[in-house]
Amino acid sequence: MGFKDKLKEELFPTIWCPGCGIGLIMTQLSLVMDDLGLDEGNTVLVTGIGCTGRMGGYMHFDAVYTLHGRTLPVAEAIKTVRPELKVIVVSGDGDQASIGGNHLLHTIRRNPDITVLCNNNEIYGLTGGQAGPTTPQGTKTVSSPAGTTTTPVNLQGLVNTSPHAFYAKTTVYHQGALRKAIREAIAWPGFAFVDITSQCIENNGRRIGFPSANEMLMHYKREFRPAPPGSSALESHQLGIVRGTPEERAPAGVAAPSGGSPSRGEAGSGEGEE
Ligand SMILES: Cc1ncc(C[n+]2csc(CCOP(=O)(O)OP(=O)(O)O)c2C)c(N)n1
Ligand code: SF4
Ligand SMILES: [Mg+2]
Repeated sequence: MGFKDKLKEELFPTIWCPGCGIGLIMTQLSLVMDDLGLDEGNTVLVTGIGCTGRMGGYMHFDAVYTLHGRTLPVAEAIKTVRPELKVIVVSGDGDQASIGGNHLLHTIRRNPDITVLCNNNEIYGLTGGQAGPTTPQGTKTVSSPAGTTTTPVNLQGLVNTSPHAFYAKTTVYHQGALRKAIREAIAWPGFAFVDITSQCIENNGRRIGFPSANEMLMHYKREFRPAPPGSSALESHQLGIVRGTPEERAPAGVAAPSGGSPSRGEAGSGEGEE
């Protein structure tokens, strides 16, 4: 077996625009699933409407393509009735933090053992480039031609309101850090959220001055740095992982695993990020 066996290559080329970051996430997810022995028999993907949500159709897994914003209740329901399954959510920033924001808030509190991979392209990609919940203030978009005036949602701050949760920040440029974050998030016995900065070249990047997807990737390379070991929270341009303590992290009714995962205050760095 190899990671390509996770992909429905017969459906390629994908529907995504050339240069889109979503395919990079799918490749790393496939590699991790291959490493961890995840297959149709033990794993379910849940995706939400949006460009990112199309990933479920390109992978050899049972996948649920839910309503926009409803990935988390569907994922939690699957995990509740089939606790032996790995449940992995893949969806956009709009899906998670805008229409799905209330679900995110309360799913974090309940701490189900599910993994969320959030493709954070800072825009509503599928619908043509409207400002979303993570669009940086001042960005000119289709719906904010003079620049957005709102403060973006702080995803790390939200996830870290729970002492149980796992939050990882990475970009699609930093493939090593992305793979590590996905692997550790899937292994985490509780709610795990991977915040992945990626490029929507067609409905965001070009409009804000990037001539190509490659220029966006080079921008991520220049801007992002691994967090120093011991960081309890990540700065806006730091890569790494912040997680709860072993005692705190177990979902209700599940024994805390033994082992030495670092507590909050001992955030792992994003080593191997390239
Ligand atoms: C209930 C509902 N509201 C709104 C929409 C329209 N809609 C579809 S995708 C989307 C936003 C997509 O943005 P995001 O979730 O960030 O995903 P991306 O396309 O960027 O991957 C919206 C508003 C919808 N399909 N359903
Ligand atoms: S519109 Fe943006 S997010 Fe959607 S496929 Fe194209 S580049 Fe990717
Ligand atoms: Mg988006």
